[in-house]
Amino acid sequence: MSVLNPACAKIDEAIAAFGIETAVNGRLIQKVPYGNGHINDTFLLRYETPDHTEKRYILQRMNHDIFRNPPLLMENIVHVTNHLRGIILSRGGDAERETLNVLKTSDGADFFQDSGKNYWRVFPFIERSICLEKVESAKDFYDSGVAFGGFQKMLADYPAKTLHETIPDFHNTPSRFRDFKAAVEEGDDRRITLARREIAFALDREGDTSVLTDLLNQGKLPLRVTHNDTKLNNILFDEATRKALCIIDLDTVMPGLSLYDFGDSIRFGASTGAEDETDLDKVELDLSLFEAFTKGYLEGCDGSLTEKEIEMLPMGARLMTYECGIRFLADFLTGDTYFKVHRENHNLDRARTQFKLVADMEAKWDQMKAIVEKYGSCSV
Ligand code: ADP
Ligand code: GN1
Ligand code: MG
Repeated sequence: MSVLNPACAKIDEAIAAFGIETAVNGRLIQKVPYGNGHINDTFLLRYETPDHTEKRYILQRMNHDIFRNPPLLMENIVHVTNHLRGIILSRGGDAERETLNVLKTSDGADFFQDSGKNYWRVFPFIERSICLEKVESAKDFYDSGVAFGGFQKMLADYPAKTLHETIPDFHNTPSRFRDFKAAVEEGDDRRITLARREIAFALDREGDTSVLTDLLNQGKLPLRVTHNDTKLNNILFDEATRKALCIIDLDTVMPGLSLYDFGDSIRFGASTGAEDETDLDKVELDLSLFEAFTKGYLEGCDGSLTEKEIEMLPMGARLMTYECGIRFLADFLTGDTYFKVHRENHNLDRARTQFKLVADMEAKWDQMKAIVEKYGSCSV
């Protein structure tokens, strides 16, 4: 197997530390890079047991340039998944499939640090599930809305103060805007020239950046425990029932606004094009998908959102899309050090789709508000 990232050179040390061969009395038959995440290095491990059944695991090298304190991050995940496990069991659910479960190392730890100082963790693979990179039907997206709304409800009484902030100011858009402006100052000249129009688009909208943080600071929006990275490929669907099964990628579960979770889902899932589509004619906000998710999310939240939160849902969508756009663009300008890229100008392409979507949301603003009013009127 070729391990692309040199930081993964010690993968075999990590595999040995979890002692899976002994635990399953089996033999490792494959280790391959897996999934389409932009941040961590994810591998699928396949083991064959003596009765020829297969056991699979997800092994991840946590990106410690981005998540500066993996031990505290893992503490969050263990506590949050234990909390979820309790609720799932009390409902008679299957806690092996409806939440992530952290596999311990042979020494009983929740993660392993290799001799190159890289941090690794393992989750049992959630079998008979599918991960969607693009919404295939309004029903799938509606289901994901119910699940993300429900996720937040399950964490409603979780003691938020005990969670570590794994990336400070993660969705603080004014702070993201300052980082973006610094990237414009310090960025590579050739890249700045190439992105002139996108830079102007982003700078023109500075006035929007503080809308949500202002409301939070004024006490008009409640701080909740949120997922903060609610794109569609961070949820697994049950292969048989096609219902949303398990919310994954819990690295950024920390205090945040409901609008962040709603908005990030819309930005990714309600677009008619892929996040890195290069033909911008293919990228717009699909209002029927926006409607499906809004309905599902509000049902999942089950009356727990305030009137102000509901009113701000369209802004959550617009701002999360804008914020993601300036993050992609800043990374492009400063040399692609944050998001994984797979081709030249990849981050610029991604920024362009986000800004195309923002412009389309601005054009469809009244329709977005009308949809939210239609489904929000029956909530608290
Ligand atoms: P990243 O932070 O890099 O996005 P993720 O935790 O989202 O990493 O994992 C990347 C991909 O791996 C997911 O999109 C999903 O396809 C797959 N994946 C992660 N955990 C599991 C699991 N326990 N079972 C099955 N698939 C998983
Ligand atoms: C990253 O980890 P992943 O690929 O699910 C990023 C999100 C962005 C997203 C854009 C920790 O998500 O914030 O919205 O890419 N995660 C982190 O696709 O920065
Ligand atoms: Mg992910």
